Order: sequence, then structure tokens, then C-alpha cells
Amino acid sequence: MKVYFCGSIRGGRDDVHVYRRIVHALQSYGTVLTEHVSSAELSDRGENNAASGDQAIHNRDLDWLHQSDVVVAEVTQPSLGVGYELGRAVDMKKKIFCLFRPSSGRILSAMIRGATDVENFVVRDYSEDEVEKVLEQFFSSLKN
Ligand code: 6K6
Repeated sequence: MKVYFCGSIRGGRDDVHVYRRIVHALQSYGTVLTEHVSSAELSDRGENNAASGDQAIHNRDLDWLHQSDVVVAEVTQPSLGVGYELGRAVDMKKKIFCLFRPSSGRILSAMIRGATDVENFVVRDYSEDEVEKVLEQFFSSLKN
């Protein structure tokens, strides 16, 4: 199973500790193609790899998105890149699981919360200490 994980980079890195916990849990279900999203060394400038320009990042990420079986996105911290990835993933008919933490005090975009008619697009509210449990529930639902 190949998992594409989405989390904010230039949108802000406040939640990187949550991304780490999600990626760690995801690794028990398969290969996480985008493990770097959870790297504490990667700042909100998203520039720790000077050799690769934005076009290379975009094209490589879309290639990984095509290869993925499942897309998991932490959507609490708003990010243009994550929104774009989700839109492209819907177009590719991927199975998509979005995780949002209401305790942040934010209100999730209607374009994510409201995508209830989109097939295989699930939005789950959770708290940080439930990460492992909600992922377990999602991956078991895929087997049915
Ligand atoms: C190089 C090495 C590690 O990171 C970099 C540079 N930046 C990015 N590398 C890989 N994926 C990226 C990078 N910047 C954005 N993305 C993709 O967009 C990731 O898959 C994230 O899910 C999403 C974040 O978008 P922004 O708009 O918050 O940056």
C-alpha cells in the first residue's frame, strides 16, 4: 500500500509534531511517499532542498500522487498546496481521508467539509491523542 500524506509546509509548520505522529502511524499500513512533510528540519520556507526548484517539487509530488493508493491529509493548518493536492486527488479518483482538529478553534474550509458527495472523500474530526485510533478505523474500513 502506498500512502500519500499531505500537510502544510509553506502554509505554516505549527502542526509538524502532529504530522510526525500521523506519518509514524501510517508507516504501519504501508509506504509513506511524502515522509518529508513531517520533517522537523523543513521550515515553512520549504527550501531545505535547494537543488530542487518548485517545478521539480510539483512534478515529483504529482507523480507520487498518481502512484498512491490512499491520500491522507491533515487539514487543520490551511495550506494552498494541500488544497491543490486534494483537488487533484479527487480528479484521480483516489481514496481520501482528511483529518481536522476542532480544538484548533479554526473552521474547516467548506470546500473540504462540504465535499460530502464526492466518492471516497472522508473528513474526520479528531483530537491529537486519537490519531492512531482514527487511522486504524479508516484503514480497516478499506478492507470491507
Ligand atoms: C524539499 C525537501 C523537502 O521539502 C522540500 C521543499 N518543499 C516541498 N517538498 C515536497 N512537497 C512539498 C513541498 N512544498 C509543498 N509540498 C507539497 O505541498 C506537500 O506534499 C504538502 O502536502 C503540500 C504543502 O503545501 P504548502 O502550500 O503548504 O507548501
